[in-house]
Amino acid sequence: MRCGYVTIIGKPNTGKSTLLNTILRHKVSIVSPKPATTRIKVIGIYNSDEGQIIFIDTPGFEEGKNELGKFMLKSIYSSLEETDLILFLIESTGWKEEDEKILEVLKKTDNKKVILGINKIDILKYKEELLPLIDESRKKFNFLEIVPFSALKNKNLDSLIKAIFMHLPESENFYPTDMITNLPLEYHLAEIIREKVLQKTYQEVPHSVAVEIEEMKEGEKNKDILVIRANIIVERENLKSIIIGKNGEMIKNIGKLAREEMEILLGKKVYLELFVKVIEDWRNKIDVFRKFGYGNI
Ligand SMILES: Nc1nc2c(ncn2[C@@H]2O[C@H](COP(=O)(O)OP(=O)(O)OP(=O)(O)O)[C@@H](O)[C@H]2O)c(=O)[nH]1
Ligand SMILES: [Mg+2]
Repeated sequence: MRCGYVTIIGKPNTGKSTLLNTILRHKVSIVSPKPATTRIKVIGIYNSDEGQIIFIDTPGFEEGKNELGKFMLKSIYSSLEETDLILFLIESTGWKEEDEKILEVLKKTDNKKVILGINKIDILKYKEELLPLIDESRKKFNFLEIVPFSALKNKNLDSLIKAIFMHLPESENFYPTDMITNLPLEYHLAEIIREKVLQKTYQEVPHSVAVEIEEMKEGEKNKDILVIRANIIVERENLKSIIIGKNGEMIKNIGKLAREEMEILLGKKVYLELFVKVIEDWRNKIDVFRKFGYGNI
């Protein structure tokens, strides 16, 4: 049996969270077409006859522009030190400046066990285009393996899993085999709401939103219903009206989408109440964003 930690890193939008969800066949990490979607380290556990892979999905690697960004970067660095293997993702369209920057970081870390994943091969017109990219990548760094795949279309992920197991240490499982994530339910639910906000808003709004679960309890009359009260936090008053929308349409929509997904996740009815709260400049207030779970898990 083999078992170990694999940290997925890469610039924003390379498909790290999509990869995790497809491999686990469960949505544990939220996904969006907008860069900088993931904020917390999400652990996803993959089990097979060969053993157990504990994936850590990290926020897209970029310079910290505010205190929150700096914390996210720190949390990536700490997982790089602790992990057994690093899975570095780039896109099939080729190496970009931001990828090169991450490579420089990898060269400096002690952990040199890196698998390069080339994602989004489904967008390539001709598969032959991959060969020069693989050659080019081989020259850049001594990667243990280079594996092209499509996380979205579930193409060639079995080769990736095989490659990962080959380089993991012999060990018994660390977690029970029926456990998929160790993310506390509260964060998972908050992330579902945040994903719907990301889906529905544009430009600077998505990045300035946080979600906090204020209360979670059984229904008073009907114990089969879960009552969830959550706050959507924005950093300025004018963003509040964007989230609420005309006649409250926007927040109603966000609430409906989030509730439907929560009901599937929990297998029970959910009554979801959403509030919008302004906390000026929260991304620079460490105590505040730590309370939301960012930067400390
Ligand atoms: N065509 C194609 N799109 C993909 C693939 N994998 C992911 N995507 C898309 O890429 C976008 C970003 O995906 P995410 O999984 O959120 O990317 P991420 O790397 O986790 O992004 P951050 O959390 O912002 O760092 C989404 O629109 C995905 O649907 C793939 O294999 N092919
Ligand atoms: Mg992500």
